[in-house]
Amino acid sequence: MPRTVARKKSDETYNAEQIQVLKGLEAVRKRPAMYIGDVSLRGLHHLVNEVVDNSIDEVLAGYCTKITVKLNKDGSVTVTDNGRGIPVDVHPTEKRPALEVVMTMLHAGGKFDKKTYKVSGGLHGVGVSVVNALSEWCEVEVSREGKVYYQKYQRGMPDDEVKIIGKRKTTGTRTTFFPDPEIFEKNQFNFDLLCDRMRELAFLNSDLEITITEQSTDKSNKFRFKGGIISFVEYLDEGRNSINRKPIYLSGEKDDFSIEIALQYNDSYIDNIFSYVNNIKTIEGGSHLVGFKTSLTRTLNNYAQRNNLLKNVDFTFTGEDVREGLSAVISAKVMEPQFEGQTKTKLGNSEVKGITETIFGDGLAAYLEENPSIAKKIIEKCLTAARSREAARKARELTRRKTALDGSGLPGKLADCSIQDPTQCEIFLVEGDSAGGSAKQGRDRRFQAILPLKGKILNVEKARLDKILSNEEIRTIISALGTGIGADEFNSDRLRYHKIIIMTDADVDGSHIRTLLLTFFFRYMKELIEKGHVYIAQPPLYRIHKGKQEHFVYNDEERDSILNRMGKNGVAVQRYKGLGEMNPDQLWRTTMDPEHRTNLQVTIEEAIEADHIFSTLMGGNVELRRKFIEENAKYVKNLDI
Ligand code: 0RA
Repeated sequence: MPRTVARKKSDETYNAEQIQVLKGLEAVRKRPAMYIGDVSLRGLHHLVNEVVDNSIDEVLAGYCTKITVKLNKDGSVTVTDNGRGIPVDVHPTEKRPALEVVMTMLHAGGKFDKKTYKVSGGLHGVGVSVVNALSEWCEVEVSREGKVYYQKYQRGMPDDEVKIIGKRKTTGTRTTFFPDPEIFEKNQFNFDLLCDRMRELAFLNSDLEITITEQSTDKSNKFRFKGGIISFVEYLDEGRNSINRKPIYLSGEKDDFSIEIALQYNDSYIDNIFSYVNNIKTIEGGSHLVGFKTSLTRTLNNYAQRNNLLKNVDFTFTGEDVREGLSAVISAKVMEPQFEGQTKTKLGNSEVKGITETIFGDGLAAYLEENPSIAKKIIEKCLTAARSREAARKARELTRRKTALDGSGLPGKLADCSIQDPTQCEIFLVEGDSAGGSAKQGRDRRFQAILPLKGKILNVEKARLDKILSNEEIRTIISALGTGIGADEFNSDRLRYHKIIIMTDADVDGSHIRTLLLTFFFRYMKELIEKGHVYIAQPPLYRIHKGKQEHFVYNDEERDSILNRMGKNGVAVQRYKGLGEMNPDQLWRTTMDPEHRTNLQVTIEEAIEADHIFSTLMGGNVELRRKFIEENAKYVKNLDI
């Protein structure tokens, strides 16, 4: 017989608590967006991340080494860890098992914690009670002290008391939840997207093993990286030619703060820096990133000067110079992080800057002294960057005069819209003049601008900014967007259209152009992706018609099901090979009309994966590129060479 865990309280206090719990759950269910951002796919995935984050806290506390995530066939998700298990003893003030308090009361998670690196601020760390409140049902199994404890909930309310349902020698927590269809618009988890986050977590916590499985497809991935963020940097640079063969790794701690940094230089021209605080990606950076950057510039300048490597030059390295071709991961652990900024992903704690500068600066200086040949190569790389910075400045001045990159003189091919307010406006980057013509005729010219692009734009992975700016198509795009380009000039506040929609043919050339454009945005205007301004249009693949009936179809399954429905007689199937085969009206109705189109928003969650694919496909390492294509030929749908 299951046994109930003691509950020390009278019926009266019990009722008072019930009311409090109900109020809390009601608040979450009434305004879910306040707690998880939104109720679209993003919010849905947030639930998984929230539950996993709780297990990650247990990893940070040093008690958990394994996490598994299972996407079950019925649409529920199970997260299991081998930590200490959520405490089940009776909570001193709530007079109920701590487990029940954690699961049903807002922000109750941290109360039982000893000193651990807590996630606070941002959307993470809202607590597993929020997941519970937004799930049709949820169940938790805790293994502790030789026993298995269990409780189930419906929309956040316990079905019954915490029960002991068995014996087990190991410890840990297993949570299964079924997102409530009353709350969420969609219930389709994206396995690849979740994999990206699990891989990242495995990189950030060396030795942690994370397994993720999708039951319906039998897809499964196990992530474990003994090298931690060193492996992360190696992964980032897999497709590139490195300058220091082994990433430089430095770490240190002071008071309630610790930091780890891994970095590697490669022969490309871009920098690729990812910073984290308590495993949360700090997209907007903050004091740890500033400390790192300041210290890198100062330390490399000092080293170069002291070793007489800057003779015959009349400049010092700028931040841009020392970051050219740099891939780095910065992972900070802060006991009481303050998150700021628009998306609450900027670390505010001011003391962190100085501590990071000292730990990293001292460590790097020592590394350079001990590894003079690598140091020399890095300094040479910086020197080349500094020299071409001058060249780029001149090129930029020249091009600014020719076609103003700041939007003051708009390119001739741009068919601009009439509304001036950027938040209302969109620009379609369209492949080819003929599709561009249809788009111009089909559009709503009040808020939709069209920029036709001819042929292929430059592969920006292999070129430095000065060369990129000599490319006609790129210049046209930059000047139409109005943002300017380059670290000291780019300003997203000047963006002239808040939606940038890439519209290319559904063929090999089209996907090539899309990849090149995305690479360009990713490398030089990352902020536009981060702020959600970049979209990919989804033109139909087929037009199916029979008499007056007409259907536009976006994939093969849909085509088959419609063909089944319409029967075979008199049905014509037209396969669109390019946008140019649609007349302006069709293009408007299927792909441009905000009422009917489906645009795919390009999100930064995919940034690391995108970067990895870009660099593998576009980077200098030809052998890796060939291997990647061979291995992925049948999977790579959106990319090709
Ligand atoms: C508070 C205290 C202790 C463990 C946990 C929370 C805990 C929470 C979660 C959530 C998912 N997995 C978890 N594992 C542990 C430690 C209490 C103790 O044993 O001293």
